[in-house]
Amino acid sequence: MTSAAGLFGAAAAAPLTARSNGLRAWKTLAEDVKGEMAWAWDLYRQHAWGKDEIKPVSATTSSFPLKHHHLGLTLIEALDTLWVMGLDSRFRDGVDWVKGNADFDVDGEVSVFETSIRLIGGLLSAHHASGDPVLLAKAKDLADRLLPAFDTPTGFPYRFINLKTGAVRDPETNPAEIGTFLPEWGTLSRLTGDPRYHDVTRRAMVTLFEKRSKLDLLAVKIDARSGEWLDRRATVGSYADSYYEYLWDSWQLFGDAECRQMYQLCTAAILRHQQVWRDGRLWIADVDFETGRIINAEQDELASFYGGLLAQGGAMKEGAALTESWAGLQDRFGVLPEGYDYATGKPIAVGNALRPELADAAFNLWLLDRNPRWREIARIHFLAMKRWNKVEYGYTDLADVTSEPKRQADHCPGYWWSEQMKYYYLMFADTPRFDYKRNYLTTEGNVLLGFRRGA
Ligand code: DMJ
Repeated sequence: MTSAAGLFGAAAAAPLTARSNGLRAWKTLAEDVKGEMAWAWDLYRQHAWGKDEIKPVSATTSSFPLKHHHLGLTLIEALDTLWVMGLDSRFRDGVDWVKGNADFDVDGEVSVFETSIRLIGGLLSAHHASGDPVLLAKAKDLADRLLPAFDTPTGFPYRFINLKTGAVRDPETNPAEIGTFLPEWGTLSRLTGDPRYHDVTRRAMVTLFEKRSKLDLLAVKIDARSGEWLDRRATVGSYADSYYEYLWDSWQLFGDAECRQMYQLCTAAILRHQQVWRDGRLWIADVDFETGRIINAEQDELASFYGGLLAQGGAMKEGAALTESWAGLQDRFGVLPEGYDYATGKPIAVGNALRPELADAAFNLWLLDRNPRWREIARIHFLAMKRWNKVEYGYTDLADVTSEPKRQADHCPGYWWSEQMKYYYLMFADTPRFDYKRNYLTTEGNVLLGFRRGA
């Protein structure tokens, strides 16, 4: 284990305050982010055009969410980030590719959740940026292909569906894969005039809420056919995280007051039963959803987004404290490990999948109170990424954040193009293309509200 001071050196670790360099320094940093985006995009264009993901060490590619067929995932995830950065010719190039080549009529199976947050969300945000009706039509086509997955007794979707045949698989699902749809699908209903997208996804979200325990907690695994719980663990980490996010978001985006109430009830229960303070740091423990008994001290990196959500929902003190806990780990490891145990103080999973969550939390906190501390956390996140994840053909994930130097893997996930690059840029650039007061970003960082097209 190495300390952050040793890793970054004095220059990178020195805080960038308004006094030290002022606005100009943040603008310079924004230009740096934009330059990295343009550089990585051009390499993707050259070595992986139209493929789902680039493997930036070997300059090869991998497909996702289909196993053996590419849908242009990276390209679609990157579009609104390119646009908001003002990389307009690259944005147009990407949109042209989608209009001419994106075809979802493929005999292969996809994750309903991943396809929705990444591809439907990416197409809708590119539509928001450009107004191009073809992008909306593609998003609708894809949603129509996923829709049969929701045809279950509970209304919870099967986890997988074949894009061509509609064959479904795996009813053993979880809160995230049940309830991370409404902002994208409600937007689709609003734009197409067809209420089905909104209604099926909202129903799934509400029905899951009705399954909560007497403590108002949800567990992490449930059967979409019977509605029976298959597990007892309540968590805000993977498989549950974005369910809570989308309860709040549906209030934010659509003014859905029932979603806000559900969010508030769930959050009060989480803070009552899962909040743990250890050595002055706040963590959110996994507990038994019926008894509240703490199950373990394991923290999932994905849960580092949760401080931003807590703050958005009004729990500013807890949201700030949780984000500081994760920022402390960032200082310690340079890049967050995928898993950490607050009881032993040790990482339990040493990789990092080029994750955006801490930058996401910092962005949401900064939008709320403009405290320069959140920008600083994002700046450290960005500089660490440049130092450790940058390779010959782009940015890669890490196999071991504790080794010296950090061991790199060879994969750039689609969300990198949609999430942290956008959060950094929006925080540092103060761009007129984005409405900093009234906006909405999905769990995948796709902007569905707040772009200013004329700017
Ligand atoms: C993203 O695909 C989304 O934010 C999702 O909700 C969970 N996290 C990944 C990236 O880590």
